[in-house]
Amino acid sequence: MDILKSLGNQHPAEKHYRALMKHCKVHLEEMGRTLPAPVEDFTTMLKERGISRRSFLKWTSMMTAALMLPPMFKPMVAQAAEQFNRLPVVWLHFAECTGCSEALLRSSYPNVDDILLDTISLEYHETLMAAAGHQAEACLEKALHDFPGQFVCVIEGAIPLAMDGKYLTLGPKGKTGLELAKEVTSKAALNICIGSCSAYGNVPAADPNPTDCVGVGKALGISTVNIAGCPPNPTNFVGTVLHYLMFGGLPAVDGLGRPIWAYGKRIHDYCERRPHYDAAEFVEEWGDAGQKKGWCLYKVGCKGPYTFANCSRVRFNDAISWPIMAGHGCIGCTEPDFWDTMKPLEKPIHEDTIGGGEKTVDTIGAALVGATVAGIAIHAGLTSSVHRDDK
Ligand code: FSX
Ligand code: SF4
Ligand code: F3S
Repeated sequence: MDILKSLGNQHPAEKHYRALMKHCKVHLEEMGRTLPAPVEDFTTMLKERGISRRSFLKWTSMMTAALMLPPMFKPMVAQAAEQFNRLPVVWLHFAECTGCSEALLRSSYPNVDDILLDTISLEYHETLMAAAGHQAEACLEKALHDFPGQFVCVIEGAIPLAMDGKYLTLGPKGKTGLELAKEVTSKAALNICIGSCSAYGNVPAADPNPTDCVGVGKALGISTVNIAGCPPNPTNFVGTVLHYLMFGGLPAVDGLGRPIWAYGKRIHDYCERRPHYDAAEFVEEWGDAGQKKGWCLYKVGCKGPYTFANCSRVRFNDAISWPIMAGHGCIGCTEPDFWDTMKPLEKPIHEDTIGGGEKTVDTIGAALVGATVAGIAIHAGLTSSVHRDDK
């Protein structure tokens, strides 16, 4: 900071952040004026759920850093959190397992992320709402009527295209997923795909994909922000909505529509088992001595070298653990078509693609370096084609 001061107000980074801060303040004020009144007061809500002021400030620091913003933005993150439950949300379900809703809305350890998600203003959510049939349809119509261009559309699940979309019909009028998605997304302020199914097709689109399932962006030819993962990390969803409240736009995304702040780094580069990979200390089979010592899971199928996500840094379930820490390799769940492209899930990809059979650590290591470099090159290409940036 002293260095910046000594350079005066002309320093480009400081100038950039001051302009961004100004924009953020104006936008938050506008949101404060235009969003519906909160159902519950935010401070009371935190207090009643046992979150101290100190824990909330700690959370704002964590979230500000996670969003790749400098500490001067902490009060803005706090203000955006206060507005979180005022943002009308319409949550659609298509072809999926509902694990995304489970991951986001079910929590055992109350923390700020969970409270924000628990109290989110859900105008319509097919799984959680008490209403059904015509009553549910009326809720959706009311939300579209009351908040046109103002609500956030969150979509879970892929869209089947075969038979004109008739593999998936919803509601009393038997609308296809495709029809419903078109109708709702066209009226939303922002469309967020939650989970790899709505983002890229994923499990319902796995080979041989008889219903011709695809992701929402592909089905409708629209841009969506994709919170990838099967299921995704709640922090990545909360951060993306906070970013929208603060700046009125999407965070910078990679060529796969994933926010760079959350998906810009490779699992393999931030993995606590990485020193074992570098020392060629691998688990050879489940239950061996290497597994007991916490060695690298590459040889039992870890796809961390090909996967971009922040799982090791934000972790799951109140930051308690994440797949590799829990003892299983990453299966690449934030990458498009991982069920097909990352298989076999418990063997390295190379054993299938490079002839199979036992390989020495050196051979695997050499193949991996090649694949990893290619992965980085591909990703660098993808991330350079950012299609929307901070306003
Ligand atoms: Fe898919 Fe979500 Fe995996 Fe499941 O709804 S991303 S199958 S966790 O639930 O869409
Ligand atoms: Fe971690 Fe998997 Fe990389 Fe091994 S291969 S260091 S377990 S990400
Ligand atoms: Fe998914 Fe791998 Fe993270 S399986 S949850 S991207 S560690």
